[in-house]
Amino acid sequence: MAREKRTVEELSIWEDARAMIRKAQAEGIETVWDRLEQQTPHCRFCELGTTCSNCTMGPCRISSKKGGKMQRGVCGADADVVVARNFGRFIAGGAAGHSDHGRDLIEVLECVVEGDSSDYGIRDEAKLVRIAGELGVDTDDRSVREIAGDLVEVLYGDFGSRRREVAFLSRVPEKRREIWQALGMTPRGVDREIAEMMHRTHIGCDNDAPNTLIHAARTALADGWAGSMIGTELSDIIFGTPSPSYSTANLGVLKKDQVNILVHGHNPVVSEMILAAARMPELLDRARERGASGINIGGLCCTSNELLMRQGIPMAGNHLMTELSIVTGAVEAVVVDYQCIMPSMVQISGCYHTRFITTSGKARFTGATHFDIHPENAFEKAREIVTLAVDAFAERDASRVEIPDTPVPIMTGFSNEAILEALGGTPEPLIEAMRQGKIRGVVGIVGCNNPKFKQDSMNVGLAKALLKKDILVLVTGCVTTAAGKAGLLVPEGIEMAGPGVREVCGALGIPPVLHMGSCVDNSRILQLCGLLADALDVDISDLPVAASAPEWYSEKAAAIGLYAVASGIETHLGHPPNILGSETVTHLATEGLEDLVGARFVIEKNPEEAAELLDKRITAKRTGLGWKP
Ligand code: BF8
Repeated sequence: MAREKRTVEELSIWEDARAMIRKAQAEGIETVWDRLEQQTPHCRFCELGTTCSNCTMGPCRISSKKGGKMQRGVCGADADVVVARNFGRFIAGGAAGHSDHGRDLIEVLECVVEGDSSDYGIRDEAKLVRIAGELGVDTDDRSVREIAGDLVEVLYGDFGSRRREVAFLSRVPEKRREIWQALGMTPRGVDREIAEMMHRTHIGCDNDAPNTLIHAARTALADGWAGSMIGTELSDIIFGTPSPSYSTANLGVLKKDQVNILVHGHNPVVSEMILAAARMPELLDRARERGASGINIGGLCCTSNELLMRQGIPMAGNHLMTELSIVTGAVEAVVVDYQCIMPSMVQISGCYHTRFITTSGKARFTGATHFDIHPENAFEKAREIVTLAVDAFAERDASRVEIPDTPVPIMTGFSNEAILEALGGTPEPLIEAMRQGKIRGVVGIVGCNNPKFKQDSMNVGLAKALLKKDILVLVTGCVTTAAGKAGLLVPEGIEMAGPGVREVCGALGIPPVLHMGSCVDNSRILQLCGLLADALDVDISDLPVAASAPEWYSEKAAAIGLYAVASGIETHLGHPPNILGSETVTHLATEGLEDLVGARFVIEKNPEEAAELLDKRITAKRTGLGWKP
């Protein structure tokens, strides 16, 4: 049955989004919501995960029963096998995205070490030395460059296939490592697990759904504890480790009298250079000559999280705001790297004077202007891009400019280093607050927007419901903007929390919701869980913690969810992945994994109900630790 057309008010909880959806409608511009409507109803077989096109004997569609008999694909695969194969490949896609991002940062560090790039450097030398030491690199009496060179080798090794385990497994509590070892789930190498996932799901290989899912979890763990963790740690080393600072969020961060450039995507390698170029006096003069009072850099999605955490650059919006940001008519250029960039942005840019600029050979968009950026030419190309944007200002049509809303303040920069520093150097004060029940538990709310949900209704609703229960919330990715716009990322947000969180966060002068970065930075949350578990001498699955991706949509988000569960963290999803066509796979994800790895997925679309479910888990874990519920 066709989905009933939703009103603008039903599409998003935000006024800036609603104003721009109305403007798009008035100007005849198609958006993601229009296309969702055109695509609805979706193919039921695809929703259930029971279509297979892995070979040309098919494609096949598996009904669970035909004439009372279980139907199979041409090769004989049943629904369990097909669903498991599809899910495994879905996870491999997500793990590949995060991990290839991590690899790009190794390449930048390698260029720095070899003197091939003067545009990048090592901003946090102390962290470089610390991480290198942690991973077994000799750091005594050696230059930063020598240490960095060895670290590059160690991290490249994590992508290969000759290790028994990836390097950062040293951060995993012993009990967890034993669980993985017993299950054959220990991640050995990023590329190895992803390649093996593709191999296993080739026709005629792994035809036992639970076995395929175990490897999917191993692939996801290679993402969380290697690919993503490398991305996070090297970004900190190259661009600086975040510390608390203030910025602003929503479409109101665009400036009517300035050249507006939005950076979009995930990797800070390009956006940091765009920011540096935009600060050049010669380009600021050029902007003034063209009638603008300055150059304003804002961010979208996870590139925005990266620049926000380290440079305080304002956040224009999350995933569903990306198209709408162009509809303001006030954006001279959108500069993208890769991931989560809707191809439609090229067409929407074409409706305005906006230059849509791609920078990665891995993410070319037909119709875009492409600048191939490498570590060797990054700043020079960034200067050319900013020049192009400045010159576009003259073409802006003032009669079509509408910048909705005024920006809201947000506090950002909560790396683990910053959190530990605020706590006096050890996690003990946090543990004590948890033991006393002032902070009853911690939930990381992460992930996306999805037009199937009223934008950010779940993200914000869940955060508020958890805070009332004295559960501290951590956010990354697109939930950051949601929490920020809701007033939860400033110290004053404690008014929306229960008395315990209010007391603890109030005393520290921090918000009740802590922003920990982009999606690869969920690895910070993994590391924090490892630290807490080690301090209490328990497994991660014994902690009163949980995760949620309420409005998730991407393969990457699924990989995050699976590595969280496989690490022992119960994870809530606002809607299920396409696995419901297999009872075996669905049961394993929502029940069976609990027995295997001590955590499972819970699916719930109502934020209050979801908060209840996560609270139940936290209560049980508190009891298990001998703490009052
Ligand atoms: O990696 S939260 S919509 S931008 S996938 Fe994408 Fe989802 Fe946003 Fe960041 Ni993560």
